[in-house]
Amino acid sequence: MPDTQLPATLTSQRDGNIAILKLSRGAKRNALNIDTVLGLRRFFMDLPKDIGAVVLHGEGDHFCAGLDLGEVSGATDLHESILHSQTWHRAFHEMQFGRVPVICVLHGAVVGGGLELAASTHIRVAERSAYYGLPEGQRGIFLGGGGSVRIPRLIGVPLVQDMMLTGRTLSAEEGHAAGISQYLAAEGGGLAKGIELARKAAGNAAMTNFAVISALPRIAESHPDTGLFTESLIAAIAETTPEAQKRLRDFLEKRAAKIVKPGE
Ligand code: 1HE
Repeated sequence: MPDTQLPATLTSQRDGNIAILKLSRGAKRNALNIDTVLGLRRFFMDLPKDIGAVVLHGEGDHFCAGLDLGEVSGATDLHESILHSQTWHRAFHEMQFGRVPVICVLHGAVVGGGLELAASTHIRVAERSAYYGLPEGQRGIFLGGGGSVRIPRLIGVPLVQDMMLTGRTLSAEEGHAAGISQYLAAEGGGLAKGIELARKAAGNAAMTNFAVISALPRIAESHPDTGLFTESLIAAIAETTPEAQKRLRDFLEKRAAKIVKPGE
């Protein structure tokens, strides 16, 4: 993957039809400055068409220490601060509602804006060292990267309030039980697991992945009647594509894999 468009705080590489994107500012615990946030947006906007999934991870001992606090220290311009938050919103929107599934590999600190970033991806794999915090309360600030919309949808408002009001941090296991991660991995095993999952997701029909990424969350938030109507439209769009028709024939003519039981 060409890195010419990326800031030095992000590096990417290609592994077949998977892109692996790394937060590469380990000296600052991958704290997100505005160049990195803009770089994330550009990366997802400019993703080559043959990339089918992205794995996001972080260098060093921590996934991400959140917002680069140096950038807001001294902030007094209300309008600029609103626009700063909205820059994060646009970047994370590009990721959440982009063309491909994003699998995030978490380890060490996943805090503040780092958790907001992780919450904008579709599948989270947590290594045992991962821990979660929302230190905005201690710093006198608030979520600004979409976290107040996305994190409660993963773990509920009461737990977010607890984390923000008391500084409570969650271990990898607690975060997993609460709904942050879909997978737990051994230390150092997260990236391989993330790549394995990305390959599976990239093997789906593009239209199905589009529906899962862009339609499903919106349907789930709709009034049930609107949701059911929208679902019928998306189902019809998906099943009438040549790709779906080929896959259905493959199954009926015994060329496609069967569903496997867990553990097999
Ligand atoms: C930083 C940041 C940062 C580290 N902004 N520079 N996030 C936080 O409140 C988390 C703040 N960070 C920490 O609590 C710790 O750094 C960690 C637990 C993540 C890691 O600890 P450690 O001992 O491995 O590293 P360190 O010595 O604290 O940090 C190494 C360097 O990174 C150091 O700089 P140096 O020049 O002295 O080497 C730190 O100052 C720097 N650093 N984290 C700036 N966050 C869109 S709104 C989102 C709102 C938020 O994200 S609030 C949460 C902010």
